[in-house]
Amino acid sequence: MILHSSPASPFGRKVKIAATMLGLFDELEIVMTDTTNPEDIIRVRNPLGKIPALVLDDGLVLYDSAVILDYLDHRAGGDLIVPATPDRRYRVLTEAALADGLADAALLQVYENRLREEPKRDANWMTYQGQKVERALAYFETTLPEEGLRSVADIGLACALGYLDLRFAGSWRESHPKLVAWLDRFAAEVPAFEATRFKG
Ligand SMILES: N[C@@H](CCC(=O)N[C@@H](CS)C(=O)NCC(=O)O)C(=O)O
Repeated sequence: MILHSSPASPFGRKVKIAATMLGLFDELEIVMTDTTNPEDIIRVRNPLGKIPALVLDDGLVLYDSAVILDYLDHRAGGDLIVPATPDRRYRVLTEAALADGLADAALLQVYENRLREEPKRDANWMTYQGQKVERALAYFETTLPEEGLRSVADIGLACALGYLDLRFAGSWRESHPKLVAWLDRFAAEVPAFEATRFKG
């Protein structure tokens, strides 16, 4: 399988961690992908031009990261990082969506700074996205993912927090002590988290 990704992508990191947890990492050929380059094949393979995208052996392209994690779970036998029973499944999938939304809102702030010149940056837009991040962090600080179940929610949350560490200098840490302890436990239990940390 070909995985289109880039080293700093929190969503690509989800796929690498999930594949490692499920024993599928060696089946991935990771292709460095530049979403800003109009010539990059990612725009052919995923019309949205976003990473990660996973090209299967039969040529089918899967995106986004939630779909890819679901596929990897299925490929590894199922009911491993995506619970099968409805009582757990939909809570976990919703928490995973919240974690992805947190990362999305953080990413949009980074893009605003990166892609717009200073005078064109929209402070209201930044605040709007920042408040999404704050509300999602507040939710997870009081409602941690279920203990003992290393699911897509945990993977997504760890990658979102890792992205805040990378791009926002860990400013979330001081006001979210339970999440800090949770991330330490996740990192200790899932070595792929540290192994996939962007060090550039
Ligand atoms: N919902 C998507 C989000 C993917 C995403 O936003 N990826 C970023 C890189 S981390 C990207 O491709 N950005 C380029 C763009 O938005 O055009 C997922 O879960 O895979």
